[in-house]
Amino acid sequence: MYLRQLPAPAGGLPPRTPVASDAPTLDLSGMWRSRLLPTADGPTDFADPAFDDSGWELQAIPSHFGTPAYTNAAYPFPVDPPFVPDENPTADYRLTFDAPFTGEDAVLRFEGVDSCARVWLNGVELGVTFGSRLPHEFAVGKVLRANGNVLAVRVHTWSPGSYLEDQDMWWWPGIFREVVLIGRPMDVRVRAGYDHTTGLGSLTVEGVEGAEGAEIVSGPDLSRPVRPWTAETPHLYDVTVSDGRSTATLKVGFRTVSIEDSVLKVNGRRVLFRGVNRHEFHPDHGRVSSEELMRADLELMKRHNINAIRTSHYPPHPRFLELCDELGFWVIDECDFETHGFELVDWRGNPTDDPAWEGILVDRVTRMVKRDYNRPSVIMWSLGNEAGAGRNLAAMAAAIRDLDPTRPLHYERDRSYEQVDVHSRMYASLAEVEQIGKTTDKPFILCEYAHAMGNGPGGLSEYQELFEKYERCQGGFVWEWIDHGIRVGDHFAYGGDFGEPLHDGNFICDGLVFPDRTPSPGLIEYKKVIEPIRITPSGAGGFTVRNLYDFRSLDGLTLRLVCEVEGEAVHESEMPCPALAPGETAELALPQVSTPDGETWWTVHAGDIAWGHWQVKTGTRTAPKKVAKLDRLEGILLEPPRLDVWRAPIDNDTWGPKLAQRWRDLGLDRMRHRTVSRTGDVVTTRVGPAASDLALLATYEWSGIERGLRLDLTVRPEGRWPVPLPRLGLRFAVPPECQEIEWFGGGPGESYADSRRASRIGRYRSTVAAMQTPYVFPQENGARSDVRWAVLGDALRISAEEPFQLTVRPWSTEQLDAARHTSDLVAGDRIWVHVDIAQHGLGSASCGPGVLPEYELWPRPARFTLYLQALRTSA
Ligand code: IPT
Repeated sequence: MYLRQLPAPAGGLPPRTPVASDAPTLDLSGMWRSRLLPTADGPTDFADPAFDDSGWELQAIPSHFGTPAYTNAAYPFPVDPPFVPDENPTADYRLTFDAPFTGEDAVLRFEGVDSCARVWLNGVELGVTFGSRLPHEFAVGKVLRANGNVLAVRVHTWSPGSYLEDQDMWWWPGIFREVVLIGRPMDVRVRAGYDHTTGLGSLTVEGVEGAEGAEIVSGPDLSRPVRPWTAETPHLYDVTVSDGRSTATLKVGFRTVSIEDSVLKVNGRRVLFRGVNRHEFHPDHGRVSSEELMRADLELMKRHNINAIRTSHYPPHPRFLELCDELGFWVIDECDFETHGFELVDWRGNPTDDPAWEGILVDRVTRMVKRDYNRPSVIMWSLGNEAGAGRNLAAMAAAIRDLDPTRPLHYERDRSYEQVDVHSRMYASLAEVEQIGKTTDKPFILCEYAHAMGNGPGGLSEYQELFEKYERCQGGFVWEWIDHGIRVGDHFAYGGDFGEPLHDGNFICDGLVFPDRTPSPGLIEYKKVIEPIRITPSGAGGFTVRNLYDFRSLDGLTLRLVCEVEGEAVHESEMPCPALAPGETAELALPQVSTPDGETWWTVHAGDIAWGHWQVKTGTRTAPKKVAKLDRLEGILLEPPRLDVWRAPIDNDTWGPKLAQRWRDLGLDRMRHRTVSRTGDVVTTRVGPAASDLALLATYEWSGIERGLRLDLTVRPEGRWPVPLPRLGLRFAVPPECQEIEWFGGGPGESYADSRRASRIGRYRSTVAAMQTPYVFPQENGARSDVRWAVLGDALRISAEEPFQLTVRPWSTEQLDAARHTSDLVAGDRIWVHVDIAQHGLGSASCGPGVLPEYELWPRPARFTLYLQALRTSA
């Protein structure tokens, strides 16, 4: 029985390289009849065309069935390969259809069924599929008829194939990609190379055995130079081919991938990956893709300067790669293969190293390579992810090289890299990256880095500097593109929300975009860090523009120059960007602008791609006039300013080395304040946690200023602190009417010590509600850095002697800390305001390095002067 054997597909056709030809096809997507069974061994009488399915539900295909369940590495069933539990939710499907064509060559193609399918047509069993994200085809010519065909499919949640599909994502079965009937399948492999020394393209086509005669009917004139394909210049040519029975017009990109002097090159030039790992995900449809969704993802990536995708951790919907060809992305196409859960049993029985699984693994890479062979965007094959090391990797690599010697191979988890062409690591520290950059004899990539879980990642720019410094450090792929939160009512659910007994919580939400694809602050920061045009001030009062693209000229771009004084634009002009070739730099002059007094900044934008921003004059801020102390803030300060060190831990505090637990163990979330002395307007307090003698001595000195109060705060730590502080600042509360916020400082979005490249000094207006970042798991968010002053509603003006970090929320830190889903957060009767001297950085410790030393917030003596002034004269 197929559920008790190794997961070898049975009964199907050998894999091919599909091309869309003029042969007829029928997409069988639509409403199918279905029923759910709790186990795998229900009766198969439903395969009989005469079976009465009128009592079954109607179900849209493609889709998932059953209840999603999330584990990262752990198998949610006993590690007992190839067996799976008797409890095995199974869906039976039936579709009755007429075929507009019949004929001996007809095939039935499944683009993706998770985790396996047993298939019948008109009562005849066709076979079984294994390889959820890989195509499977069956010859149906002998059973297909014009009218009243009955397709019956049984799909299991668990199968022996599940052992090979332990990716960090929802376990969620179903026929989640299209099922198509094809009249005359065409199998043509195209090889289109580019010789950068001559500018000439080369083109060969290779037909499938039996229809050997595949030939080019028409295509570009190859005696003349072609426009090569690159991710930055995705030129495609129409090439029409025929195999004697059918004709197909293919989109062909001419490009050659090579490794020279341990550097990965395309068309003779080093490429730098500004990448992301992309899973297929939609908050309502799981891994069911649509053309609009795929295109939307790619367009969003383009707008954020992303140029590379690792299809973590399986071949994506085939249409996705065609869109990558069209829009221009470097793609690492990864096989549907991960056995991470064997790590938890010390890799005993890992299929990667068991000869019995060799043929099955070779079948998987063969299906991938054949399916995606014709895609110019695919410049590397990856054997899989997190499957340990073992002898079968060699067989997989050999099989790929045999089919396709034109693309390098990638696999990260065999640290000998013997079978592959690139050196790859995940979550390596800066020191490791630098060391590898200096010593490796292969091109080096970070196939995963900068774990984008919750608020973060911090420290992106330090990696980018290394990628630009070492020729062999060819960039990386942020983990990952999207939070896999599933929409439930008014919030997004994560692991454990579906009753899973074993789960990994919100570790499934670690993307640069929220589940609904709203960019997170992490994506905005990434866009800035990887911008392919660099604009910096130059000594002579002008600026420098540098083209960091690998292939594209800056010809045709417009520079927009803006000068702002105290956040008000005093000059705006445009100029054409010099037509710089890749790697070139130009020095440009700034226009002569006479500016009024005040803090002055220039911003130069290159289209929507990049910007530079620098200060040319500091402001002179006059401290508010001292007056006799009168409390003008009654009714405005609902809670007076008080020293505060706690933040609702971010995922990077909570996961990994669990800094948040050390904070809680120490009691930083429950500090007690004791008044030590009070002399006139000077109050000294000792702020410390129960059960500890560690403390911060805080002295508040109050004095009167026009319409308000001046507070001079001094902080002195006592004792030897074993951990950095989450934050150091003041918090107070104002009335809920203070919804409108205006500030002069960093913005428009949130920023933190090690994630503030995307923050620009300016004057911004927002609202308390809009200043909250809805991380799927609630946590510290929303801070604006380098703030000079802020106005809350029409009530209060905040300023200080030094720039500060400002956070405003309609709930308290304690409420944020207690919340588990965004829907737990309900606006209260006051707005909480944090004015911080500093906050601990973000880092990437949920999976990877923590906060860099320069962004840690160790307790230290501090001084801070705050001014609070009423705006309403009546107050
Ligand atoms: C790494 C996995 O490859 C990826 O799928 C994801 O789980 C990521 O971690 C964390 O979100 S593996 C890890 C052990 C480095």
